[in-house]
Amino acid sequence: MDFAYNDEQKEIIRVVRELVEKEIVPYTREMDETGKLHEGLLSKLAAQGLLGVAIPEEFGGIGLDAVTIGAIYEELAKGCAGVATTVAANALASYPVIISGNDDQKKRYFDIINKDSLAAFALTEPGTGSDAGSVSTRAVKTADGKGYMLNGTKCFITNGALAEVFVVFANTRKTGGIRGLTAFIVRKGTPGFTVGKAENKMGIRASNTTELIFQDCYVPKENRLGREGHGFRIAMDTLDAARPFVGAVSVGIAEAAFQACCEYAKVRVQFGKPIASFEMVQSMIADMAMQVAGARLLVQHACWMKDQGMEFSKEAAIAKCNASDVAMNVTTNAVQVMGGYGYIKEYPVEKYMRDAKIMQIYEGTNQIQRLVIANKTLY
Ligand code: COS
Repeated sequence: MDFAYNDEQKEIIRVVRELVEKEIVPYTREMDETGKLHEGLLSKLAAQGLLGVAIPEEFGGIGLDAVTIGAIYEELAKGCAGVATTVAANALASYPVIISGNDDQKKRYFDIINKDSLAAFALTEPGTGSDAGSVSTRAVKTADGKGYMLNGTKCFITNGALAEVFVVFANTRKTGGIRGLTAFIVRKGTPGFTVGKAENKMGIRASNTTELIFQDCYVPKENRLGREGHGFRIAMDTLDAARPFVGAVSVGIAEAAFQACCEYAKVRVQFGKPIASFEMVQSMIADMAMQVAGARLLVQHACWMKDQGMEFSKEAAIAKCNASDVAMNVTTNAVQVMGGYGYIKEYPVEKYMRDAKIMQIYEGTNQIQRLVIANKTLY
């Protein structure tokens, strides 16, 4: 076991940290208020290759290993979890193509992302959340057999209004169910495809979340990923690959909140002493330190298992569930340590707390993660 980052990883982390300090931190408040990425930020992220971290080198990306990608997302999330979510959701949408795309699809799809454009992963619907197999968007084969007509509505789609290209899950079986789920590549601007309302969220406000509407949207069969009915497997494999990264973003949020409240505790004087000298505060700080360190190791472990080509579904769920629970707990306690100052927008910790909450919900609620962990442990 080697817990140290190598020189290349250290250099990547240094470059990302610099970008975060210069291009993200000065604008976090603005992005939180406007609910948009700072003007020009996307191009700067793209210029550093951050939209292509998961894309194989042969298709123009930088094809990094999962441990390094996790370290990058942790750094981004220390600056702004909304920005980290934008980038991570782009990678989430790359996985179905990495996993099941043919070379032509990979070339077409990744060429779009490599041109500073985002991708989005569209599985969730108003009636389809935890029960991922219940997708009601329909894909009906056209009479000439050359394509499909898509009809339905997706919701809570990260990057919905920003993405140039989408992976959309629809059911090719009239009777629905897991065995009819099929994945398609759909380009922005395809007739019959429109972006619906943008959500006004509690946290990760820099990231864009919208509805997607498909009304007689024709998609050629060349855009189908894998076989008909293979979509559930593609979705599950994708979520397995991406869940440790939700863990990494959670660790970044927790670490940032932890650092902020430690700094505060050292300078906040009550009863004639810094509050950091009081044992009750020290106990909270010690618990936070243990939780963040443990969460980071579990995230790195799941990423490492993926990199080794090992089966890592259970570890991905453990990493995501634990780190997001830790982020919620640490950010809540960071607000507590900072008292009234923690609760106001002059300090960053209230934002960390709002940002942490979604980590327990998206890419599979923590109840679903516990279900996966229990099933993989017991059966
Ligand atoms: N990898 C590969 N295959 C998987 C899998 C995984 N992680 N999880 C399940 N499968 C397979 C099963 O092996 C089974 O295959 P067979 O029918 O050939 O035996 C099939 O998929 C159905 O599995 P299962 O019966 O467990 O499916 P369920 O409908 O009970 O649902 C959960 C499984 C709950 C785990 C799934 O629906 C899920 O992950 N839900 C959360 C969805 C989510 O994360 N949404 C977030 C929005 S997208 S950002």
